[in-house]
Amino acid sequence: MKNKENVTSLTEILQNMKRIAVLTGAGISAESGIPTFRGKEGLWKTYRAEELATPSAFSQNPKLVWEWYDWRRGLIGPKEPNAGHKVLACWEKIFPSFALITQNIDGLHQKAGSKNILELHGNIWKLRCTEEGTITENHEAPLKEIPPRCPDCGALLRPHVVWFGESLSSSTLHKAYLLSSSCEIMFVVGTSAVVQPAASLPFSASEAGAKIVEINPDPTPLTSYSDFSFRGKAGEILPLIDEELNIESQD
Ligand code: BV8
Repeated sequence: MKNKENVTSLTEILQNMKRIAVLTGAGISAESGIPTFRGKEGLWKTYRAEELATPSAFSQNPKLVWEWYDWRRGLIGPKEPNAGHKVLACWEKIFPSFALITQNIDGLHQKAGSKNILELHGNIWKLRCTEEGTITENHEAPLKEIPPRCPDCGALLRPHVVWFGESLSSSTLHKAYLLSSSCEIMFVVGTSAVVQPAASLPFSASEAGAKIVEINPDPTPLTSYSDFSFRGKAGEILPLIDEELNIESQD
């Protein structure tokens, strides 16, 4: 089976590597029961991104945008990390340098035990005051008040996430490119590789000489540039690689 041979040849090089980077997208949380954005049951299918995950949508109708986020928080809250998240949390401990960069805002990498996470698009459990810019963690689902207001100044709170048309913070972006261009290998797991600037990170890694490993049941625009491409689910492929890595490390 193609994946099995690939796993062996991948782990032969992986076991000698020191600097690993991983970029994850919505697909790594699919097996935890969280819908992806572009899948057949995708989030954007039910709701149109331009109506909801944009600054103009929020200024026009904060209540509607918050109802969508409140619904997503209610959906995500009880979900548990899957085997894919857990392997990455283990790898953080075994490789000398391990960078986890995620596009996800669901907090499942934290729940799986990963400590050092670069959240490119923020976190659905954080709220930001639209006046003071203060950020608070809030896990209420459902929210007591929609739209929620700042207890200090009464201004609207917004989800501390990056919307379409909003720039990522320059420090986050700088860190993401630094991590991507200094790794020896980048795993790209569960992303359709269309949303910028996240989708350009694997190319930065590749240009700096890193090997690219894609894990996705479907091909993406990154597939033809990948050194290894596993057509499969994150929760199945990552444990396979981890198992083979442990065997090789005992040899
Ligand atoms: C920016 C947080 C500079 C919010 C997200 C026109 C106007 C304005 C901007 C643009 C424009 N045209 C292009 C842009 C740029 C835009 C962009 O890239 N658009 C795309 C759609 C073309 N980007 C931005 O706006 C970014 N900012 O560029 O600033 C700027 C400023 C002003 C004007 C222009 C530019 C900000 C982007 C961040 C948006 N926020 N999330 C929220 O979630 O509510 S993006 C959101 O969607 C996610 O965070 C994620 O990044 C993205 C979804 O991507 P994926 O994670 O890849 O998920 P997807 O469903 O697509 O794919 C899942 C994959 O998993 C699939 O391939 C599937 O096969 C696979 N899969 C399924 N099951 C499994 C699996 N894989 C493994 N295992 C499984 N079991």
